[in-house]
Amino acid sequence: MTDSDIVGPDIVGTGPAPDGPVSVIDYSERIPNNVGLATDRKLQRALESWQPRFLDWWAALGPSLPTRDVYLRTAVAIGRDGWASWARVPMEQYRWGIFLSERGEPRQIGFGQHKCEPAWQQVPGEYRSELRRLIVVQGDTEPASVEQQRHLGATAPSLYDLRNLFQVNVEEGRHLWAMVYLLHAYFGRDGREEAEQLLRRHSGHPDSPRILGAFNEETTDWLSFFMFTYFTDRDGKYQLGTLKESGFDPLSRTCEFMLREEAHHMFVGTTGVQRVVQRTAAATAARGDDDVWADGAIPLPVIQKYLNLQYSLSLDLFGSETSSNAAAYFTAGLKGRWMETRRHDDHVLTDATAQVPLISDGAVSSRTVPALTALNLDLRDEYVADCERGLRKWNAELAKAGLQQRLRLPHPGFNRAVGAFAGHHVSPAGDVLTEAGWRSAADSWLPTADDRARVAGLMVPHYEPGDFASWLAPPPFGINDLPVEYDYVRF
Ligand code: BYC
Repeated sequence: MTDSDIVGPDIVGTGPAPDGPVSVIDYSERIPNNVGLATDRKLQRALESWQPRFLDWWAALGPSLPTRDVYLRTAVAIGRDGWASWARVPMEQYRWGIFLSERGEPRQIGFGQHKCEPAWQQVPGEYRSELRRLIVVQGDTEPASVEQQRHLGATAPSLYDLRNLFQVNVEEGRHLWAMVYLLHAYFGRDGREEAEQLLRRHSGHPDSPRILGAFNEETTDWLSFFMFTYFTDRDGKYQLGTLKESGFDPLSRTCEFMLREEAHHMFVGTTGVQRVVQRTAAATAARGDDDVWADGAIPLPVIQKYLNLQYSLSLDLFGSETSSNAAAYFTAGLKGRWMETRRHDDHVLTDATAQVPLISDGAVSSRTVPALTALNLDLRDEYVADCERGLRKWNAELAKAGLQQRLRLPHPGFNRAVGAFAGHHVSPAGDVLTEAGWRSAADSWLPTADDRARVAGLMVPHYEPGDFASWLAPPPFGINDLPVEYDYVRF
């Protein structure tokens, strides 16, 4: 297909017809929204004054590769399907807007001490600071990831992948908008101040870093990016899933819509790593050993090291296994459990107990604690089970190539900086090591400077339509039914 076949705004994908309530977004407004912004002049003015600062931030710390336009998905309506349109857009003109899922029936709080009370439409005074904290932590991660991925465009393995990176970036920008809307609309002056701070903290900044550890790490190359979108965006999916249960209805509805966009980020991670593994598997099988650098592929042991690192950083994002914060959030009805409504218990948990890990006498054991305090671990366990599912797909590529090797998730105690394992050395197999034992083996478990340099050596840009870097397989399908070789990004 040539450029003249598909031009400009004519490219509109045919999504499935909406089967839920639909409210069309008014794109004639400066800030597209389905929250009736035009009827609240004060809020509209506040957000309109934040908008140029967001755009300045995007120009300074968003994607650094100059482009003419990118084939992007933009939210246009809120329905269970058919909510986005697709078009070539100059990225700085992307319409970041505010969208909340529609709710038909009035909702009830599903857990904690306010169970069965009507969901709150305003911030309950007694939980104001906890709620604001949760929204700020969530909001802080969104621009952080854009900052971390800022320079990846310079080494994109294809236009297809470059477009996916930018899609993830603009949607993380929109997720920032989602949290900023809540801060402005419901938290008054201190909400506006927090919204400013969200643009002032920067990933990895020595004086004003991002709040959570993993968001201050550099995303140095595309293997890291795919691992990040697989493991770290998946933490986002699970955290948003718990906030979707919130008794504060605007937060719940915001997160529900964000989760819809998040599915594409999961797709980028799962298929990204899968395509790397596919290429590695073919090269490894052809050579008969792991040393596939010369074939322009990434050796499986190096992929495993990148996996070990991003997984362990992402586990830290769940906080401590025992957390009085988590108990307080749950009891207050602010943050539920993953799939709260499908759980077969009392949704209050005052009498329940749970096992949490503990290191004692040089081995991993466990202890019993009130289930309420173990909710970070409850969520982490759901997440780990989900991570395993992707690994099965990647390992199927290895099996298909006739290889015996398999990728594995390391033990949850491996390389941890937060919680029960912090300050201990645990091997990927779960053995507790001495400092010396850890030091002598760490290079075989985590990416070394040499591994990173060799991966970086493969990161050369491929900007010709249909051209793909040697270290990953092309995808089986293009985006939104377009061909794989479509020019998704133009310069
Ligand atoms: N780094 O009681 P604890 C996403 C702090 S990702 C630094 O165990 P709690 C996305 C903690 O804040 C999802 N500090 O913590 C993905 C607390 O400090 P304060 C983001 C950490 O509160 C990709 C103290 O240590 N959303 O969306 O139970 C791309 C005590 O810890 C860390 C959320 O996280 C850390 N890793 O749990 C784009 C949801 N861990 O408050 C986007 C909202 C803990 O005493 N956040 N600390 O000063 C929360 O639910 C909770 O804050 C946490 C922590 C789960 C993060």
